[in-house]
Amino acid sequence: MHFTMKDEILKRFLNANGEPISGQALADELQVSRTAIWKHLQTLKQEGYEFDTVKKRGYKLVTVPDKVDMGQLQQFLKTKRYGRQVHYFESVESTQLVAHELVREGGPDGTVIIAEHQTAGRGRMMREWESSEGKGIWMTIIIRPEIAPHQAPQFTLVTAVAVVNAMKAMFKNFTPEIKWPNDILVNGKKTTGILTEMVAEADRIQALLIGIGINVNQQMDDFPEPLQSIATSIAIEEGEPIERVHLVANVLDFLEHYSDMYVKNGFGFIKTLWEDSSGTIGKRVKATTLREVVEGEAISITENGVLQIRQANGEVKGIYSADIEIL
Ligand code: BTX
Repeated sequence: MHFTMKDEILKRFLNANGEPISGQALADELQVSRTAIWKHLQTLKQEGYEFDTVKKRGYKLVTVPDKVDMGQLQQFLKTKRYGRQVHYFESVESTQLVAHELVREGGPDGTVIIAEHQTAGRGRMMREWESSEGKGIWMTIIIRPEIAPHQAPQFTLVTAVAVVNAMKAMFKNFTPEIKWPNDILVNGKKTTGILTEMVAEADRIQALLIGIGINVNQQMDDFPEPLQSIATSIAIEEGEPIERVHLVANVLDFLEHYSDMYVKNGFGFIKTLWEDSSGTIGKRVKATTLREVVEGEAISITENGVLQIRQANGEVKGIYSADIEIL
């Protein structure tokens, strides 16, 4: 979906800060008929926007629905590429599946797929990801960086650093921490999961599909019972409801910035930023891999994002993929 006439109209109302805009002035400026303007306003009304008619002065935007739609998103974005093409859905199985289709069709770098609700949202290793309607940010970003396939795991860490710093820039009542490799926790509970998938040839990445799920406006009883002890939302931690579209824009801003810096300058500074926000380094952890359980102190991550654990006997083990429990 590209920026449409309807989005242009919405942009003007959002910029007007509640002041009325005349239909004729809009029609003149956008070079369409007044009937066309009226039709777009009807569509916006169906989407939940409400307008008052102000005599002789035009229409005034009085209610904005809590949707993460393209028109609003463009208001907040500072990016060049990320989020400049958005595919928005009320409901999909998984934004990752849509992203795979779009990659096959040649969707450009920075394409975003975002849904109010996922019926089969997924985590790593095909686990379920609970994606309740209208309460979270469920999105996938297609990126096409010039990097080799073995660098792909570093992008998961680039993403974690982008999300955590977007949160730190916006919220003051809590401190988010990254749990290796890619969960973002607040007070030990999960607010965000990141899933990186790759479409590649032997020596070249075609695309990375970065799935980000952020719990935003849930209250505790919105989560299914088994998640209540391990999940939380930003609204719960911040103490007030959050405008999701604002957070989406911030995450995309940070992600574009850090991705570009990573491709240009390498992993070094991302590693430092990751360690700055890590809730894992320096802690005693238990890592359960497919083959073994490793317990000890998490001492660092390597250039490849591998977690280094020092065991009681002094031996340091590198963990590539595991579930981590902080002891
Ligand atoms: P993960 O495998 O690290 O985490 C999955 C686990 O997290 C589940 O087994 C469950 O215990 C727990 N969980 C499930 N839903 C939630 C939730 N809403 N909040 C907190 N904990 C939960 C993490 O995988 C990667 C998740 C990526 C989700 C995004 S959403 C947009 C995109 N589309 C899609 O289908 N997945 C990604």
